[in-house]
Amino acid sequence: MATVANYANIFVRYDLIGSGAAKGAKVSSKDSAMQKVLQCVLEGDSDNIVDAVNEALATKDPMTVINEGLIKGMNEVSRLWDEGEYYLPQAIVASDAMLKGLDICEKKLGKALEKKGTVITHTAEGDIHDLGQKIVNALLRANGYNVIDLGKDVPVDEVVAAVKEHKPVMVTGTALMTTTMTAFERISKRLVKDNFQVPFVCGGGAVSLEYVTGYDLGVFGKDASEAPGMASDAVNGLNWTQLREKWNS
Ligand code: B12
Repeated sequence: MATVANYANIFVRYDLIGSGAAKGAKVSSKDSAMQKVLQCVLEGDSDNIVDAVNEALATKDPMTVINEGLIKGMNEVSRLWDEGEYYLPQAIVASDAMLKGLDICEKKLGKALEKKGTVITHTAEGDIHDLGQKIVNALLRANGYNVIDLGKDVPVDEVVAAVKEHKPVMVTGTALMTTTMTAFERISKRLVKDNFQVPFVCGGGAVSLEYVTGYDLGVFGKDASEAPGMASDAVNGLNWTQLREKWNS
């Protein structure tokens, strides 16, 4: 009967954190603190990301840490997944580390006191990929918007009901899967039918400009950093066709 000679090998194999999982990574930063943030996301190191982000925040503003550390790291995780280098476990620990880092940056960004308007955000029905939505939430809050965060995997009915109840200046949707993005079109149809002409900004890896501009109300959001500017335009009275013209052409 085969016996295990060295149990340590088993634990090493399944211990992803700090295992050098990020070896194949092609992103780096000349700034040593930012490099640590990148490394923590890539290695899914939730223990050390707090110190790394705080160190980076000592010399950089939260937006830079989000863009140059957290999002850049997560985009590299996406590439490594697509290349077949990373699997579900690595993506899970990387996401957890990124969210922990985002939380610190969000607190540092703070919340503007004066509320400019209400925005409803959600991640599409059937979809649990909510990192993009969480970044959108943080940036909108920091810019003074009252964010009603419906969370992830939100049924179409729930989004429609929330719009009717809260009458937001803008709604956002995030979808990372080709199977879930179709929920956006269903939401749009339901809102139009009931005469709600609210701009519906849709983003996330699965959607494209062509797809989102194929249904009424849809405005394509390429990058989370666009969300506050779009909300500001909506508060200033731009309707969804004008928003589309300004941001999508
Ligand atoms: C991390 C990840 C996960 C994590 C998610 C953790 C979390 N809390 O989000 C975990 C490990 C849980 C996971 C699970 C699964 N995943 Co996954 N996952 C990924 C991965 C590696 C990265 C996605 C990511 O977070 N990117 C970083 C974020 C920040 O990007 P983003 O959301 O697109 O946001 C950016 C922009 O799009 C934009 N944006 C987004 N929303 C909005 C909104 C507005 C208003 C604006 C203006 C902008 C904007 O701003 C952001 C940048 O600033 C991708 C690979 C890839 N190539 O994308 C696969 C991927 C998305 N996953 C995939 C799959 C299949 C799954 C699973 C089904 C796997 C499984 N067999 O169980 C499950 C999903 C279960 C479910 N029902 O949802 C597929 C989807 C394929 C498809 N086309 O349908 C992908 C593409 C991998 C692949 N190539 O196969 N996954």
